[in-house]
Amino acid sequence: KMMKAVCVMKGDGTVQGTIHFEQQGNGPVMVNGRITGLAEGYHGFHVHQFGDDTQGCFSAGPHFNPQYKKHGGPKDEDRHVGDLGNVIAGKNGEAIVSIEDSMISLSGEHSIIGRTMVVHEKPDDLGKGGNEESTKTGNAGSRLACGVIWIAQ
Ligand SMILES: [Cu+2]
Ligand SMILES: [Zn+2]
Repeated sequence: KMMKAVCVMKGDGTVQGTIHFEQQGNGPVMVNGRITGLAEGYHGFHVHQFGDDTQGCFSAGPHFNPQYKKHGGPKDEDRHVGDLGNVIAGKNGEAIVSIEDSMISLSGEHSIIGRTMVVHEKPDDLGKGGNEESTKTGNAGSRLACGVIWIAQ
């Protein structure tokens, strides 16, 4: 069966976006959408643990990491489930998101439903930054916009 989810991302500034998720059975999750208002370049893009926005994007907590692994890139063996890498904004500040990922799911232990999608100020170094913070957050800096992921029609 097909499952769908959606997330509306907002922050304190001008960054906003809408992200759609689709999964057929236990197959990979297709992540598609658009984020606007970004500075040109790479921006870390992760699923964070909590669907809590009582203190804005801060209360989303750390990266979703049910397997207690180190931070990495989406293609790495050692990665948080929530590590989706980077989105890339053009000169117009728009990032078109088109990701296929087999670690996140819309059901079961790796379900991202009720958790938070976050886009960051800086590039995610994918755990290759050579310092301790790189293996936790990828040095992606502040949280520009976020939104809770919910089941969609
Ligand atoms: Cu993040
Ligand atoms: Zn991570």
